Amino acid sequence: MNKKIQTPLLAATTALLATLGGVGAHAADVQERTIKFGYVAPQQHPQGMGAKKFAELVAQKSGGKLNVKGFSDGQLGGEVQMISASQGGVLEMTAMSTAPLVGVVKEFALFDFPFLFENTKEADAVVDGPVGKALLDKLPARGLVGLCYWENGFRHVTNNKRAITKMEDLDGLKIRTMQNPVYVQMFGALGSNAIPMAFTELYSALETKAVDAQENPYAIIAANKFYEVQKYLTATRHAYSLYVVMAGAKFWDKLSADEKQILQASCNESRDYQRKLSREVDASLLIDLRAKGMAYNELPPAELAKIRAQLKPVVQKFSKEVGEELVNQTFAELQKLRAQK
Ligand code: EAX
Repeated sequence: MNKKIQTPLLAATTALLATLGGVGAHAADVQERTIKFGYVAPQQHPQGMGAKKFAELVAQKSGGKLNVKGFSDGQLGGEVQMISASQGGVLEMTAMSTAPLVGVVKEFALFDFPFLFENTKEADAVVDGPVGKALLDKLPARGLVGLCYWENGFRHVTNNKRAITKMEDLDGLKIRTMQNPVYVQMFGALGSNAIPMAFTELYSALETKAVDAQENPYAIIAANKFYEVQKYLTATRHAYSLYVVMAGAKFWDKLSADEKQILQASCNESRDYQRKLSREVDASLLIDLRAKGMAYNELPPAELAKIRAQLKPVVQKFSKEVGEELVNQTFAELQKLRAQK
């Protein structure tokens, strides 16, 4: 063998070893697979950016064998459809708000409690800690495998009727909510007419005025151009919304230990990137939304306090559904975090 051939061969061997090194010293058990990954937000939204990052990490760690193919904008269906498709083995992976998951694991309602987290530091500590894990652990019994949590963000109300300057302004508003009983009862308790609906139907429901209002983080309002069909934006920050990245159990169970490890490690890495990005863009997106013509206002602290008080019975009711033990554990953790300040 002459030297000219030896060098590229050596380089190839080194590259191969580096790839295998990603999953341990042994030869990795990784097959060629295409993994469809569905989500409802546009590609440029932090949900899409998280999916892109996840795909890159998986490709890198699998030496290009595992090909995660993202489908944005609900191309593979709304959340409820994607849950069924994942359970049925038709869809390999999704990222979605935890809210629609309450239909399969009722304990996820915990994360929909109004005003649960004061800031993202609290949210991260709880969702990445034992409470978040306890909830993920309930998914496999329902045919789903939860890998990690991303951020959707703090939610705010938009509408086409009037500026929300006090609690009473929510009265009678036809508001689209996620398909989740906590949100339906939350807005019901505030006098609104809550209409649960898939995210994929929301823009046209706003456009045709089937509903007056919706609630979402700034990033969704901006990426989905809700400013075209909504006039008023009020910083209610009434709930903090999470995304969960999941695999269908039927797909997951076919994977080797190495493949599972690659997907899990990539999820963890994409999480840090996705949250950072989501938090970085939040403030500037509000500026964009105002520049696009949305009439923005903040609620006086006294009105927010009134809203919180009005929503207490909703929290009490769903605490029973979630289970007092998990709820108490969550509030104990939050208290500990708040005492550390
Ligand atoms: O990310 O349905 C919703 O309002 C959610 O925020 C959705 O997951 C968009």
